[in-house]
Amino acid sequence: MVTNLKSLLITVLSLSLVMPVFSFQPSGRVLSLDGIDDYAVLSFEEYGYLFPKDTREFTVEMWFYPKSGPNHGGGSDIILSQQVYFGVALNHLECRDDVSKLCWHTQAYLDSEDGHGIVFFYVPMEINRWNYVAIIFKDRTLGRAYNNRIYKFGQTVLDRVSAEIDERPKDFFVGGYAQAFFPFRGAPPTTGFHGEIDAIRFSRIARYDLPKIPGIEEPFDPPHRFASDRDTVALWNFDEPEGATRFQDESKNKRILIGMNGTSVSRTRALAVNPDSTSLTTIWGRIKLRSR
Ligand SMILES: [Ca+2]
Ligand SMILES: [Ca+2]
Repeated sequence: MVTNLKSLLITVLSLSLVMPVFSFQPSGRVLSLDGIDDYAVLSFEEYGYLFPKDTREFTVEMWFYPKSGPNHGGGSDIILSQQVYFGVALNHLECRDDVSKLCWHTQAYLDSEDGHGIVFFYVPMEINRWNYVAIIFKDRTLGRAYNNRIYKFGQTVLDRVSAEIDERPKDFFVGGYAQAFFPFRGAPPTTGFHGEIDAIRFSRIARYDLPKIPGIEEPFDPPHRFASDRDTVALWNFDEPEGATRFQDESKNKRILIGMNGTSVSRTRALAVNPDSTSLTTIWGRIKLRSR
């Protein structure tokens, strides 16, 4: 029994060492961003907020590949921004992890009967690799998924998405801001994202069950492809022909993102991680199965 356990442990350890943590191949093409002046935009005047007033449940998820991190102190490289903000930050105290990594930085503007609030979190993440991220909100509870793990935060007093954001650009931006918006006065510098985005999906439901207990990560199997259904609020797969600068929304809302300053769709130039590898989720699954 002891020997079996020891050999299982050795197997698990060697699998973890040898195998890449995660494997992913983008669907079709990707949105390519130079980190200098590239961005895509949905004008607020034309489209308003992505989530309507009184949205009490949502998921925002994305596959992306960062090629570098912010080259300044503080602030973060913007990946997307409006009611929800995704960015890439340097690995400061927030992440409390290996300094070679970046941080995935997320904020969400939420409301209650009595007021507004911003919730935010940081997660250590990998550079030069495809990463899946999701923010999930339901029953006043926030969760996040990062690659093959899912996590629940404690409950908040805020119960819906804010549809009144005063202090920042109201347009929906991907990959950077229009020149007029950065840097914000008095705020840490914010710059553009350098890398690729395979797909972004906004949904008006919590698409994934969060762990029962807050504060403990559980295994998660992220979807490798996003499809549109009745609960999809916006879906950009960036699978247009190479060089396209208008990005179709595959949801019924048909919000067309416009690429600026050379922002376009291309074939991925990112190296794929060994597609035959087994993910950590599978390894964890095996451990669970054997210990029953
Ligand atoms: Ca794609
Ligand atoms: Ca450019």
